[in-house]
Amino acid sequence: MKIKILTLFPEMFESVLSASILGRAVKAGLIQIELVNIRDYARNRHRNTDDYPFGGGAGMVMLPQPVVDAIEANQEAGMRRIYLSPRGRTLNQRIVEEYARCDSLLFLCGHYEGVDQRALDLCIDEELSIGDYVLTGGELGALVAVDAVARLIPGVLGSGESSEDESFTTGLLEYPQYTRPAEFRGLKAPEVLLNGVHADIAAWRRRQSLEITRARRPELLESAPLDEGDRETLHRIELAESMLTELAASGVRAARMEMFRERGYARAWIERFVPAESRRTARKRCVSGRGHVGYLYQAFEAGMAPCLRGEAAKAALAEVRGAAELYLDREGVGFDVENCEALSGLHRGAVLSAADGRWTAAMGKGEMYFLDVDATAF
Ligand code: 4G0
Repeated sequence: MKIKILTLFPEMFESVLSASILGRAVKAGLIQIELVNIRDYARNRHRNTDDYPFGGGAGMVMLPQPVVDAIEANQEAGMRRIYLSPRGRTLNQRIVEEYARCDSLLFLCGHYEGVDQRALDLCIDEELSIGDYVLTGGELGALVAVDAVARLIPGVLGSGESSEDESFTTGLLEYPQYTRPAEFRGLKAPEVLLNGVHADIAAWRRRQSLEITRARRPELLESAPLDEGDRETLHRIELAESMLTELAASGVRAARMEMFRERGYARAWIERFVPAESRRTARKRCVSGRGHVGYLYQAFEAGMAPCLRGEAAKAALAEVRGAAELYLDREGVGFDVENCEALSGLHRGAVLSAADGRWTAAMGKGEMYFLDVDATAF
């Protein structure tokens, strides 16, 4: 890829183009970047490159002659000639991919109040903006475009830096990343990422991507390629959110807890709710599986908490106001309820329903009640 950058300030590019990944790519000859100083093409006595705007107004306008001469002396057949300007179409990954397929690009960087329109009419193929804000010149815009294009050129990113799996390629925002240490300032990295089960990690990341995209850029979901599983996940997220809203309306402060495929989920619950002396057994029974709340069932069976069945379970469930409603979603969303005044009999606890819709656990006052109720009963 050959890139020419026409500017009055070539020194603005040096550090950026010689450092890190871009520097490595330039050195390796994967991108060939030529900086052209527009002032070298100024023909008047003082080598001026700008003048006052006809019709008056603030700022200066770049003269057409040096700009046109600079472009004509540097353009090549098939070269895409791009002018950085707040009026241009806004850069996005689609445009970046389009540029990456070109053999050569020319970026014209304007300063002051821009370039005389005739120079643009004569020599520019398209105007490009990097966003709705004004810069002192087009240089930083050109650098943004060059950086984004360069990383798509084969060999520019190392094997560990693939650009395939990322936002705007998957059509979704990226999932959060974590590295060592596993616990930092009391904040734990998600267990699921530490246990190395690839399918679990992929599912967790996909869910995070969907959730973050839904929260921050819902419009992206309309064009992102989603499969059945994704739609199901989104449905669950929506349900969980509406339930949180409902809980909030009745004065219950609740936070959603991850439970799908997250190993360590059961362990977290056990540490919180199972008395210390019973934890070993509980862990053995619960954490060996996928951390699914269903495994909590085994903890109840192991006598860690009262296990109610049939009519007794229904009665208990009815007593825990809100539980029945929560149970009805049958979607496996868990709630960590901080202020349970609105759920009678629970001071601090949670109501869970398992993914398969068959199990509900209510937790309160440090006790767990496992409710074995047929979902169709409601
Ligand atoms: C042309 C690009 C260029 C016109 C360039 C300013 C922001 C961007 C310039 C002006 C730039 C962008 C009319 C102020 C140079 N600022 N958003 N500044 N005017 O890509």
